[in-house]
Amino acid sequence: MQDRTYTADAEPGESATVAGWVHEIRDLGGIAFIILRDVSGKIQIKFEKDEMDDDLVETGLGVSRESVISVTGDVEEEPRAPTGVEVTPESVEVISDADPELPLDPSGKVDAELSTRLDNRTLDLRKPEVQAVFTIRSEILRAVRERFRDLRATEITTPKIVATGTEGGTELFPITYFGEEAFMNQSPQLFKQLIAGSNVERVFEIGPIFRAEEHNTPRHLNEATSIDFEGAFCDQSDAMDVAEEVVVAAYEAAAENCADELETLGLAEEFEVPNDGFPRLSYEEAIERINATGELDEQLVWGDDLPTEGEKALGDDVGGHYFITDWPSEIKPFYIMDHDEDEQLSTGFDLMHPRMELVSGGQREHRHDELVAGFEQQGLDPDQFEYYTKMFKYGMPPHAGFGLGGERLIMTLLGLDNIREAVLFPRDRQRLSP
Ligand code: ATP
Ligand code: AMO
Repeated sequence: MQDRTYTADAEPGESATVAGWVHEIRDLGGIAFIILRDVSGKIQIKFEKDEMDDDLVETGLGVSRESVISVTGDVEEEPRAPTGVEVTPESVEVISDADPELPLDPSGKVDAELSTRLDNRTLDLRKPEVQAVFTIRSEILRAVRERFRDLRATEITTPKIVATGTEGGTELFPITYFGEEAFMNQSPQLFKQLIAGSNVERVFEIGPIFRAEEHNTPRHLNEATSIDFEGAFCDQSDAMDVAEEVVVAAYEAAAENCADELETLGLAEEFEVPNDGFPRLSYEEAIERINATGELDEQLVWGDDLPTEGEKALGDDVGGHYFITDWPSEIKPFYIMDHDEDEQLSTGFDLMHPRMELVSGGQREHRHDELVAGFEQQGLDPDQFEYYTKMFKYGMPPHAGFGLGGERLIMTLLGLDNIREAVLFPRDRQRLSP
């Protein structure tokens, strides 16, 4: 395809070879049109049957929708054509024929179930509104990376095959590793801490996490993309600042660089970059406010984890992103540091979107003996984590960080109903392929 011209670049007055998918065929009798689509847009191909070679007309109009063809011909201005230009073909090559029975309609005129769409992602992504989600996803990841780099964080990649889990609340996927039991990693948690404790100091990773969640919800995946940060000489408040900056940067990037995609998704009018300065409520204030909404059948008491309906009630009450800080130590993992003045109270925080949790983070326990004691309190065997704890004997600075769910960020930013719409090939209870 050396001399191929993108449809958007086909200039009137020149000859061009355009190639792409047959979007539409309109046969009006004496005249017929193919609308050809490629990544840059669409172009009309005109077939004047009486004035053209029969073979050319037969080849061009014999194709089915979604076939891949290449067309060479003169480009002319034509006000009646959808984009104001059309090509009169001199040659047409059918590169790849499409079966006329399509499992879903890429023109979007006929709705398809999400499962049909996911089974046929190649066809599904031919719809502009689906493509827009992934263009925005790509832009958001670019902006997030850039923001971390501006904060002098180094991008790292850590193992996904590991010997131990770290996130108590969720199950592990076991695998066999040369005859030994191993697991798919739930979080880069321990690795990012080990590198923040070197004098690299600030690190980030954008990578997969694996969670054997049994439940099937619109906001859980079994393989998700985690956006992780860890910074030496950072505390809870610094980590919250970074989480907020990164979330705001994602919104700004979408607003500044994805206007067409937001328009395609029907969001251009309503899309708003959240104001920074997300409110920071303590866990204690959060449960008081939830109880005051009267939305729950039973009042929450100190020490309870927040039920989904509680998070929703509070989200409606606050009306935007907000943090919940200083959680009870008991419901946060062993690596989260407790407050000096009250051991029941941790430095753990969550960043919430009104619809769901986006981020968990906190300051870490960097004191070796306290860390080992924390394992024991949570019923974990510190010997299994020796590779990690021993590094805390060789100069570990105070540090803090967070994990931000990439798909949840995209889902909430675009108002998608289901997290599966934010992943190309989601993994859930029912879905292991494609
Ligand atoms: P021509 O317009 O070349 O004389 P024709 O006589 O075969 O072609 P028309 O009856 O003029 O056909 O046109 C059929 C329909 O196609 C009309 O609705 C006309 O507006 C539309 N049409 C004709 N040419 C074009 C074009 N180049 N782009 C878009 N629509 C067109
Ligand atoms: P946590 O387990 O809360 O924290 O995960 C961090 C964020 O990752 C996202 N997330 C998920 N998204 C989709 N499907 C899932 N199954 C799923 N599980 C988690 C959420 C969540 O807020 N190590 C800590 C982070 C830290 O302290 O740095 C951790 O993994 O958006």
